[in-house]
Amino acid sequence: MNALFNERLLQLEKAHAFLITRNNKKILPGNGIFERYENPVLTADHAPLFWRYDLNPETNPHLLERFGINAAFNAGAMKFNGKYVLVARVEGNDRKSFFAIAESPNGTDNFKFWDLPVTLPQLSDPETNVYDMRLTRHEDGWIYGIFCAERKDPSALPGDLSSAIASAGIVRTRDLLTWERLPDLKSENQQRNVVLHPEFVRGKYALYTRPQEGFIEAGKGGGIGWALIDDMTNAAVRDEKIINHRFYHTIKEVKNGEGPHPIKTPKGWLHLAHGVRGCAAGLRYVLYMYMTSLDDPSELIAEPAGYLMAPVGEERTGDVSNVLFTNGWIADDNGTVFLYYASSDTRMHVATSKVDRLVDYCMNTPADGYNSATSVETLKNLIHKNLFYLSDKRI
Ligand code: M1P
Repeated sequence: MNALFNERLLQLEKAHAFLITRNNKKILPGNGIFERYENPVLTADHAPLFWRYDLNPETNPHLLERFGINAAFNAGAMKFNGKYVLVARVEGNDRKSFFAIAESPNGTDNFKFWDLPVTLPQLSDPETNVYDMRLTRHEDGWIYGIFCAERKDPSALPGDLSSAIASAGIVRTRDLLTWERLPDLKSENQQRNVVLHPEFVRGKYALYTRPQEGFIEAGKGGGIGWALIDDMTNAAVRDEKIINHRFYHTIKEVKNGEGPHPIKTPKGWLHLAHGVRGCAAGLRYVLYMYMTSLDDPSELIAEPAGYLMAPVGEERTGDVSNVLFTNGWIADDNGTVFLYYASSDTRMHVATSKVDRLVDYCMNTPADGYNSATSVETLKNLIHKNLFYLSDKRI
């Protein structure tokens, strides 16, 4: 009988059970566009104890952690068998990330990891690291997962142990249990944040891309790209055009990237993305939205100025501070949108909204005028309109 082992195990089980069963409350009144929630929905501590500990007192008498989990973040999302499912980027203490599925009955709390992480089939040129899977239930009947597959740069100079190559890894599944690995996306540039559009466009698959010259820098890669693909089992970018550009002195001057695949609405496709700018503290990642046409999903029809969400409170700090990132959202049939986002490369959160509110936000929030004078005019217009309305109401 190992009393210390048993006591520690009891404490660990109690803390874990509390974490994965506590309710989450909306933070009100919010800004009307979306509501944040009090607690993160998925963290490193959500990982089951049987992932982290050898639970046999014979082989682990001190109940030491044997496989540390550092973070759970950047999750793809979908509704599956009536459950809200996240395919999270789980990172071990060894800095390798892998995918693991967590599900919730209501989308805002009680997320529990499935027993086993995703086993990703390897290609003949295996990657070192995988992360940020976007899920798309395509009209061809498959569920596709596209993720960043990272390999050491073979042309790195001796002693350079950081240079890497990012490419888009592709898998497909029907049950989220068995994953078929397809060849990585062929592209002239490095690629990250590649997302599959859910419908065929002119009989082809359509990808949102993010061409980048280096592993970190977008370089001349002008923003979020668009490429039509003949065959997902041998996907190659031939013609790529930029559909959402980077701009000087905006929230996306350094780089941007498509989030999850867009949501179809009667007024157009709703897109969620991340934008990055530089500042003295490093890179600052925020979330923004835009809309494209139903007739041509590559045609921009609306884009509010600035960010939708930026880090606040505890979201500001973590392994890579000052970062919000998203690659998953779920739109329910009743119009509720569950927007899953990660903060500072550490934990997952949810915010909720409605499709019609997000469309209103995109279509009726003033666009960026690209200089301070235009911003002042935009603000004055709103103030004058309100003052007139308020005085009219008083009479
Ligand atoms: O560390 C912040 C993010 O950095 C990268 O984002 P991007 O693709 O825009 O360069 C990714 O590594 C992402 O996972 C990470 O959250």
